[in-house]
Amino acid sequence: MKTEHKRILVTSALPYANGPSHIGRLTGAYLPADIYVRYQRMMKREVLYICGSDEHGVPITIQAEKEGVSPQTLVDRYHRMIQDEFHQMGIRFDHYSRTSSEIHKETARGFFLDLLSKNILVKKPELQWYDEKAKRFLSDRYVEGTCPVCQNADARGDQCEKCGTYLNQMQLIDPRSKITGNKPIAKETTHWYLPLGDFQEDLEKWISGKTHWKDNVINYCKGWFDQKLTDRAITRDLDWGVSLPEKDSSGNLIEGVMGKVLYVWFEAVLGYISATKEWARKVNRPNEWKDYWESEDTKLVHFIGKDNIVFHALMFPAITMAYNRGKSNGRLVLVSEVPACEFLNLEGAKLSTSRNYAVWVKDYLAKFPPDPLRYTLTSILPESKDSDFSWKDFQARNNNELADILGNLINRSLSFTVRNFEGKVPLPGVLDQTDREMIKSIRSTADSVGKHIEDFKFRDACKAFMDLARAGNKYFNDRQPWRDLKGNVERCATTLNVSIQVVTALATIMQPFLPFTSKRLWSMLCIGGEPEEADWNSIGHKPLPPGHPLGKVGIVFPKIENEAIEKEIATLSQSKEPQITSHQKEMVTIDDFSKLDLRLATVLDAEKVEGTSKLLRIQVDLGSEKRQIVSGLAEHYDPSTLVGKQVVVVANLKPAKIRGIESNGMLLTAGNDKELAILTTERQASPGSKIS
Ligand code: B3M
Ligand code: ZN
Repeated sequence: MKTEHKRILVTSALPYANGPSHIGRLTGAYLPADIYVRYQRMMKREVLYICGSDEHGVPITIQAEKEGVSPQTLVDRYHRMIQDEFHQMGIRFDHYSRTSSEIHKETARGFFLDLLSKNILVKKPELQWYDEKAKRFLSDRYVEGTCPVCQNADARGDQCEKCGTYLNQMQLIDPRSKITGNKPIAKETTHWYLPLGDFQEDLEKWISGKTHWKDNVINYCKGWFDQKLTDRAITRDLDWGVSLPEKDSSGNLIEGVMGKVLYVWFEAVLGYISATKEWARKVNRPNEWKDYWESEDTKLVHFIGKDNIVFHALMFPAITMAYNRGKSNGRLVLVSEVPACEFLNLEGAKLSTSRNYAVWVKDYLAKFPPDPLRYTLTSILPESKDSDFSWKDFQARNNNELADILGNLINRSLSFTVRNFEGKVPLPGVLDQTDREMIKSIRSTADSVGKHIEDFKFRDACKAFMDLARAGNKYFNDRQPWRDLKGNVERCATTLNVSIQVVTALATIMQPFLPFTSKRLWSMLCIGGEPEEADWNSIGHKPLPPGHPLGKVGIVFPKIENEAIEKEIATLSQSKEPQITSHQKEMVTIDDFSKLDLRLATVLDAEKVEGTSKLLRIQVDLGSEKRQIVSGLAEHYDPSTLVGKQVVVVANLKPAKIRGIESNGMLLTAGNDKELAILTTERQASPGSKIS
């Protein structure tokens, strides 16, 4: 069933290019897919791994508005950033595309036209929420309100995040516009709909054959079928996205397409196809994408997070069925596997990008190497239920497992050989039962790791490979080669030879999980070539020959100190508090910033405001004028020490009365109630100098 496919096409959900990646993103759709693909490549199967940035939709425009940049600037920035983060974490796509590419737009429009020409799409007017002040329809997340199912007050127009219901925006109770905060009105607009109901029977039949799919995926689909599938709009009134084609496939103008784009989910899933086309062009075999997509022999695997199940298990298959209708040639393959992950929590709480409660990939990589994170996340992958990442657990896995078990076996086997056998693989004597069993477990580990990976059981796969290192350590301890060194060198040499065979096998078996360490180990063992190119089936069959020289041996997994971990925990506990950090404020443009008239001023006089404990009345010289400013510095500064200091003043702040005293401007400080310092300059400059 699994290996009879000729080709394997693996996709990971296309991440929205609207922010940097955190460990939650990595865990769901990318890390397991990367492990899977790395393994399949070593099995010498024809496998292609496709992904790209999702650059359309309301998640992009809302973030662009927040950051005060155009959607294009935003996606350009994050497309590169995300691609780079994936690369640094060792995620190796065959191609990473983006949905703003021409080839994608063309592909998506082609699907729309195909469905239109077959009269599958339904064009009809419907009421939608409209913001009269902003003069626009409120697509998807531009409208929020109360969820009719669970009463969550912050449900979005497309989905309630709390209960998971996929909503029609008109179901929202007390809707409010995300743009102006106003209550929108219901206004008619025309859209094209995909009549999902027409495909329910076919979808149900098709899914009934997927008995091996994960329960979470099957149950999700069943829930949908119970509710009955209905028409879904596949167009939107937005100006960012794939605009609708102006002419139909016979060249006639299509009425009502102006100002409309394809719904992001309709086109994003087609991104897998357009990215494959782009890959085929890149490798100069432009038609080869068809070998993957237009073949029954392809095993199509979508790695996703659970929030994307409906789109991959129902919506995309329905689009594909619609596209295939009436075709005898060029029919597209339907998905074979949807290994959807549950969510990853962080230190017992939900990850939150808006509260900056997350472990950001680039912050992590600034301090630690990628492999320990890959290992930890694989060990706790939320395969069947939500799981939790904690820094202490990360430290324990690095120190007690990677360093003390795997690293220890590597280090003791190789160092011992370097010290006592001139750094060459020792010639073994006659193997006894224990030696033979140790060697036998190499191949059986490779088989069971492989089987777990094929079954999408990455936690078990990771454990199985670590169990071989555990067994190797036990073997080394039981054999006590150091005792044989004097009296029984042959026995000692045999133990070391077997141990090195285990280490050599581990260096290759670890490749899908710990690619960076695997590479390093290959060079320590002077194997030659790249572990990525190794043949999984030859693991255990090609031991390093006696006399093979070893390279320079070093520590592969340095321990992580408590201090480093405490720091990370402290950083997180800060972001958990709902305090305003710079990360949480909205982005401003340079124009916003330039509205502030910041000036340097010299303090002429300062005195306490009677009857208050905090306030100082300060007179400053602003060059062209003198000003009085009231500031809450009294608990931090003796007024007399301020005289003569140069300070930074917001000169164009509207005058205010504080405790009845006029204050004309604001003095800039850093800190909080407990600890406060005034901002000053590095050297003297004229009062009134502009600060920019
Ligand atoms: N961009 C959702 C996400 O980033 C969405 C996936 C698209 S897959 C075609 O979670
Ligand atoms: Zn809800």
